[in-house]
This record gives sequence, structure tokens and C-alpha cells, in this order.
Amino acid sequence: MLTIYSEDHRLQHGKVELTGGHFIPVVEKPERAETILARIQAIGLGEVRAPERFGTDPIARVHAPHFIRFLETAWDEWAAAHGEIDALPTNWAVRNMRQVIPSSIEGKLGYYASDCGTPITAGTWRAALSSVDVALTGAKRVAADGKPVFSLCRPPGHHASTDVYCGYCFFNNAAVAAQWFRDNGAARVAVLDIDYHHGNGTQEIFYGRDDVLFVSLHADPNVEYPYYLGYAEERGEGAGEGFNLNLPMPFGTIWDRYREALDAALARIRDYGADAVVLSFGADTFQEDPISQFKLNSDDFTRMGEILGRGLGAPTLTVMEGGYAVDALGVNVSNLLQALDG
Ligand code: Q9C
Ligand code: ZN
Repeated sequence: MLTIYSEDHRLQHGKVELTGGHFIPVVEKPERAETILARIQAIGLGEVRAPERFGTDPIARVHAPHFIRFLETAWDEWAAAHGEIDALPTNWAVRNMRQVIPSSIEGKLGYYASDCGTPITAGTWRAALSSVDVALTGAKRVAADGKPVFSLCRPPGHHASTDVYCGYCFFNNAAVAAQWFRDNGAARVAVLDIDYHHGNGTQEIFYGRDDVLFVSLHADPNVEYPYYLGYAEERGEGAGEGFNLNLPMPFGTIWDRYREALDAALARIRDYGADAVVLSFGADTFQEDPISQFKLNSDDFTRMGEILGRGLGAPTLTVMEGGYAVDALGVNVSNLLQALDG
């Protein structure tokens, strides 16, 4: 399988996130992508290619222009006020206040972010742009010959919505790629999100639409991030009603339970008749993931890949999302990709 990879991801290396009352080293770190790349090369999965540059136009098809502009300028505004230290928000535009965009960078951070775990650094803008390029280059290849492609995106994307960044995500790589498929000949696109966390950003972006089906398997948001979206009763709205399927599962979920949800997801996608599929793939469903509570093992990723390879029924772009057990990440990701490739 062809892999698309850019070393620009290293430009995103935040120092700390606020978790459980402590500032801890950011869990979403460059070693993640490095170890996946090393494993792909070690097993000879296939060619590894650098991305083309697409610029911001395809991003603006799913993200608000003012949000794109904010991410472009946030570091300079922050550094002018605070110096060379990661930017984290400390105030939020919650329910009982107004949705205004203040001119102060402090106010903007709280307007555009929804957590205190997604630092903006000197390299965030370039890393986030490159990550989208990695996804789009993969999409272009899939559209050209129908063969599966792996876009080794970093930073991840599925928590980023139209105009909010969070959950280590800035631009929604999978959503930009799905929209690119729509804009380049695919009438119906399905996004299957198998990251441990609900893909709240992708859901929000496509919630009112029937031309992009969103299906997500994830930990129950009652007890897991992102907490405020990802419940089973969210089925889409307006023209999009019936085109959003959430399959939340409890802490401790093992393969037998996961497989049932995967079968339901694949049945929905086949019934939809997608012309292209974007697989938002997080390996944080792994039993040793440091921030997650599912119990899949490394062989389960092979099983998952086999089922996906047989069941997706349309040309598939796999986009990397989460997965934080760095020691096993290369094996888990390559297990899925090798099995997916048949
Ligand atoms: N410090 C992905 O897997 N944790 N994102 C919030 C704030 C957020 C995970 C804690 C976990 C996000 C792409
Ligand atoms: Zn995740």
C-alpha cells in the first residue's frame, strides 16, 4: 500500500497539556508518526511518498475562513504577548456569555478552542497544513486508480470542527479529504471513524448533509472525551437525518463486542452505496493505550483490517488519527493496513 508522509509533522511538538489537574508532556507527540513510518519501512508495506501542496482552498470547503485565518496568525499574536511558550487557552466562550471574537489573543484562544490540551506552537500552522496535504495527496491517488492509500497524517484531525480546534486536532484532515472526493467526482462519500474517541468535528461538519455519511465507533461520551457529542441518538438533521450513525461502547470493550459494532457500521456503509470511503483510523482502541479504556490487542487490528478490506466496498483512503501507545503503535497500525490491503 502507498503511504503519504511529510516530516513537517515534527513542527507540531507541544510541550504540555492540562490533564487531571497536572501539566503533563503532550501525549500527541512526533514519535508517534516516526514509529509508524519506521514500521512501514521495516515490513516493506510499499512506497512512501511526500505530499503535494494544496493550499487552503480545499480546507475552506469545510472550515470557516475566519478559523483558518486565526490558526495562521495565532502563534505570532501569542508570541508577541507571551514570548516563545506554547499557547493554551484559559477562558472559554461558554453558554451564558456571547459568541464574540475578541481582538485579544487570550480571548480568541478561548473562542476557537474547546480544551486545554491542544497547544499552538511556532510550527503548528505549517504542520497542520502539511497534515491536510498528506490527506489530500492520498485522496487524489485513491480517486485516480481506486487502490487503497494510507495518509500518515499528524497532527490528527477528527476533533476539529468548522471553527473549533481541540483534542490535538487543528484541521479535520478526513473531512477535507471527504469533501475533496465530493468535489472531484464522488456522489456519495462515507467516513468511517474507528478512533477510540468520537469524531465530533467530522460529525458536526457533515451533520446536515446526506452526501457524506458519517459512522463512528467510539467510547461512550458519557464517560469519555469529547463528552458533549457522540451519543447514539444523534442521527443527523434536515437533509442529513439518518446519515449520521454513532455506535458508542463501554469502557473495557473487547474484540467480540467491537466486531458487532464494526459489522453494523459496514452494513450501513454498504447500504449507503458510497463511491469513496475515508477511514479515520485511530489505534487508541489498543488495550495498553495510555489515555484510553478499550481492550483490543495487536491481533485484533489484523482482524479489523480483514473485515474492513472485505466489507467497505469502495475505494478507501485511510487517514491516521489517534493512538498513543508508542511502543506498539507501529505494529498495530501496520497490522491493520496489511490486512486491509488483502
Ligand atoms: N488535556 C485523538 O485521539 N484529552 N485525540 C483531553 C485534555 C483529549 C484525543 C485532555 C484526547 C483527544 C485524535
Ligand atoms: Zn482518539
